[in-house]
Amino acid sequence: MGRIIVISNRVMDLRKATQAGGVAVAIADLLKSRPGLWFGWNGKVVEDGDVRDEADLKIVKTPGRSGLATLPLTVEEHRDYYLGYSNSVLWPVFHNRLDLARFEAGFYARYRSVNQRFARALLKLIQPDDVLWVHDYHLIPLAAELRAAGVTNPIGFYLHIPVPPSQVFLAIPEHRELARALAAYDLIGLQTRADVANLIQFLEDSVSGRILQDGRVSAFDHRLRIESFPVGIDPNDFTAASPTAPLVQSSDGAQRIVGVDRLDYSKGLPEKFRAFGRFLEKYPKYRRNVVLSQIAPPTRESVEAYTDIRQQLEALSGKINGMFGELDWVPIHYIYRSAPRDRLRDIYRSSHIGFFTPLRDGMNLVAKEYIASQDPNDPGVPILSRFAGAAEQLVDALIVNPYNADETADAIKTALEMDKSERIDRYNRLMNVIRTYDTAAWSRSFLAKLEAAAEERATLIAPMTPIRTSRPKAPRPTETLIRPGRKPGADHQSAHKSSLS
Ligand code: GDG
Repeated sequence: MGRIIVISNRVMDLRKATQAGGVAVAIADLLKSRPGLWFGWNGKVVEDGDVRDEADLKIVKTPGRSGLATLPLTVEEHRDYYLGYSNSVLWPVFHNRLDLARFEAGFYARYRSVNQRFARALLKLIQPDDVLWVHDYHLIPLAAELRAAGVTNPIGFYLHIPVPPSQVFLAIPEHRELARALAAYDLIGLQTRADVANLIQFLEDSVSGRILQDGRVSAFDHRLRIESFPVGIDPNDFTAASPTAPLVQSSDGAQRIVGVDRLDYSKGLPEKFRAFGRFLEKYPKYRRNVVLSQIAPPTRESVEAYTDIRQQLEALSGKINGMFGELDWVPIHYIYRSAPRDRLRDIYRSSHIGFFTPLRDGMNLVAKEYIASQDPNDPGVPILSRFAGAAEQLVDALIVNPYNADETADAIKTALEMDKSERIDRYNRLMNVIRTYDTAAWSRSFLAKLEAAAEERATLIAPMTPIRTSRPKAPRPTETLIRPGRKPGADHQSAHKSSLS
């Protein structure tokens, strides 16, 4: 078995990754089980003149069979590639927030040049049997850069954030360049089936991509697979939560509703606070009997769109606490810093409701962590936004529309009043999903599919007949079609439904 080379924007020490939470845990677990390398940015930012490809590449052997290979970013790269194109264009647009996107000249050029620099550094490390797994929106162009340099190894891409509807994606000025870059992968993995449908639609609309009879997608003379691989957790990290968790019981004996979200506009925190305020207003008998504990560690504070959220939340929690609070009861505990990971599971376990209401989220691992931490004999109830990728899997949570404060307030009441047998039934079904789709299953299924897809590229001449495009397209006279001879709108009449949509 060849090595696995995992490439992500940020790389961290394998031991610290386990503490960091999120997908870093899954990557660290994978690299402990299989020989490999984790390549990416080391988190350091150096002066602009100080980057020298050769000298900057640091390779660190780790205790197992895997190592780390890291590079710093320059001040300009950090500003334009990381804060700029990645987090002020792709992140907001992919979370459906075109209003927050900053399409600034120079961002995209630097985004590409960092990907080119990463590709040059990787060329020195790649061996013939290696399998390359690229993670997330920062690195969309990487495979195209590697292919241009002659790399023929299997290269897969996993996007952790949602894919927006095609019409939103098309608003990115460089959408064709992004489509071309995406088409260079053998396999694109996404969180949900809805994301798969959106990406295929985008490739059709943007560059006349099409689905082939064998299920692959064809664009720019490349054929790739696009499938969903919902990211999971290792439930064993959470099932050992302390049954009593004395340090985290609510001081006034009230039932706790917990939220744990990075302080990000996609997480719907103001809407969550307003829904909780609506609950207290609508159901006064619960006042004094519940508290909302919201842990919200700050992130990306130097990105402009993030600066208002903190003030907005402080104002909202102050208003709700002022309106409903008593001298001996504060309805919202708002904590603006991160909690240690080994405390999180006890906080989850001691909370009667897990409250996860992002406006848009690729998956939402916190919801899975909350469920896995529950006492199987007396579990709490998760309330989950229908706009989190996790809602496609966790259908036994209470699913809400986070924009609807009344509906969300009613879900809080339903959760508080749910009898134990229903809570246990729901918990068992949810845990079944979480155990089946854990981190190991996620990486195993992605990598198996990637190797098969690369094999297909190498061996198969697939039929090029498209089986559908999704809807009629008006002729676009100014658009350069990538497949000469294809008539715009010629093949939209097929009603055949693809397994991918
Ligand atoms: C992206 C996508 C997708 C959070 N606060 C604290 C803390 N955390 C840990 C959680 C969890 C992780 O961070 C957050 O993961 P999420 O999935 O909820 O959200 P994102 O950070 O936005 O992650 C997301 C994910 O990638 C994976 O593909 O699900 O949709 O946006 O593990 O526990 N950990 C500690 N203290 C905190 O205060 N220790």
